[in-house]
Amino acid sequence: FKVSRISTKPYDGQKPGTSGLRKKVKVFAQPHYLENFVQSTFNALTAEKIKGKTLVVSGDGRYYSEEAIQIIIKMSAANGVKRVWVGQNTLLSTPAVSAVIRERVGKDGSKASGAFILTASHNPGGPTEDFGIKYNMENGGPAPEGVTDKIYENTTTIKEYLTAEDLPDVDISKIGTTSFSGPDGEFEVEVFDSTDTYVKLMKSIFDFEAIKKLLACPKFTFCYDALHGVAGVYAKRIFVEELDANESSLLNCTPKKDFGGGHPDPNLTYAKELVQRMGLGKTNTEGELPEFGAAADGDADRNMILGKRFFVTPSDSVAIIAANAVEAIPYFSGGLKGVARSMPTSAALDVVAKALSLKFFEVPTGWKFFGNLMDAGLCSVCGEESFGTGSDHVREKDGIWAVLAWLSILALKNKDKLNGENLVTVEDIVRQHWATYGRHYYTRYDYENVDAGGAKELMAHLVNLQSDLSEVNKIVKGVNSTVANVKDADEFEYTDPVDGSVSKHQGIRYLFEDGSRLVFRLSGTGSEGATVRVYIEQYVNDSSKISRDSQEALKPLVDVALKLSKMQEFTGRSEPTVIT
Ligand code: VG1
Ligand code: CO
Repeated sequence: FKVSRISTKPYDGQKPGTSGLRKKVKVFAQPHYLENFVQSTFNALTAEKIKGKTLVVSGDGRYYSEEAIQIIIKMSAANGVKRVWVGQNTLLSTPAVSAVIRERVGKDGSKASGAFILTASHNPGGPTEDFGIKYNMENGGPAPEGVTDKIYENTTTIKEYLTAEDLPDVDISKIGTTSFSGPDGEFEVEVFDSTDTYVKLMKSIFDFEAIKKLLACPKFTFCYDALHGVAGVYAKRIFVEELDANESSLLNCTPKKDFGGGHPDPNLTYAKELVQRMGLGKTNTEGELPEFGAAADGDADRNMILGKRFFVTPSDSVAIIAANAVEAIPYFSGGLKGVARSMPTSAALDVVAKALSLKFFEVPTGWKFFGNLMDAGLCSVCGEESFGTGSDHVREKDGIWAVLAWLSILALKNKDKLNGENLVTVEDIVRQHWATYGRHYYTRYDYENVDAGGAKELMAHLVNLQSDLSEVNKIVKGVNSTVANVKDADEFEYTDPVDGSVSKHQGIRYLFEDGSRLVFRLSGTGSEGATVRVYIEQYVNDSSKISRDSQEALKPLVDVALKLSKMQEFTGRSEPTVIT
């Protein structure tokens, strides 16, 4: 093949958000749009990290992935990449990409030095919906801010990109290697099985035999909803083929380019079918309910954990996994190096860390901040309130890992009960945890797709208010006199303990005297308008008060949040789009 230099002009707005660049497909499909971003990434990484190297390119299989992969293959060839690794049919979950970068060894001993992940995660897919792309580094984690800033800067000045126009499209539906010869020698595209590396890694972490026994118990029924995302591929292989679960345990496990027209976002609003099956729907479900339910998002890095008629708040989930990891999961049997959570995630994990004397870190939203801690050996288990849970086995959050972690805990708690006694349920485990550590009532209100101007004004208003706490407390008491005083208010700022880099403006916080918190952020993953997220949390350590309905318990704080932010005034919304 020959290398062609194609002239181009910058596009506005190619700044990567919380997790890469996400835009409508029609934006990505504009001439040179994707090419500009990919070339800007190559230029940011510099030739040293690209020439002669192996790159992974794959994603959640959403609409436009096939076109994008062929474009990136041709550009990789022209930029001097030696090899491109592609998951069969473009499919690799985000955690599987991370695992492939870290673990996979090619026939000639080659290892990958990075990856383009093609996903817009939990955003809908299809011709009128979202596509996305992000770059992960040689440690398997998302590019740090230093690199994404450089990529963005390059997109604002780009004049040309390199591509191999005459390279034929590669058939990515068949496993195998295709070679081409170019000016720098051989260039290879290898299509490989999407699950092998990942499954091997999971088997090295968990006790599959113990989980198998649990799944074989007739009293234990299980249901997994992939929401038509890439998780389905891994669910079939792991839950059905490896762990012998019944095929009927799987819902929506065939990946679709448009996720069946839904939001591939595992929460109580969008995972409707699973929520219904677990008895949490608005209408009563007939018949036997499963003991355990879980769902994933489009790229399978998120997880929702449900028990029979019971929702596990993600902030509790990571705390419960951390509290049980050493006993339940062989990978952690030597102890945890430390734990971490994102700032808006509830402090349930903090309490566990304190009780177990573990190192603890609070980082900004988005997985890229956990990676440095893990690389430095400071963190084993971490999580976010946004249905993200994971560990240092990869450098991404991992939806299937979280389900296997919960199954491991359930297997441990029930190991002597599989022959007939009543099983310890998901709800039992959570209630037991609250009784031991206290409960963090938690809820998040999302106002999706509101006017971007109004959302900015709302945030500016909340920052302004912080300069006068007596005024804030007047508003608080005016809404509800039983709510504690605000003792501190700030914008969260993070100094990375490993490399000293500073991230500012990571969310507006109001901290109350009784430990309650209100946090406000604008989403960095949307593709249209703005999304305001409000995080509401209250800690209760009195065992007579830990069993309330969370919406009811948090009502006074919610009222305060809406009043302080003038939500309706700035956004025109009287109700959130999603409550979790
Ligand atoms: C959201 C979540 C954040 C998560 C990010 C990526 O970001 O709040 O916790 O890390 O999505 O998740 P934001 O900026 O919209 O709040 V995924 O599964 O979309 O890659
Ligand atoms: Co995701």
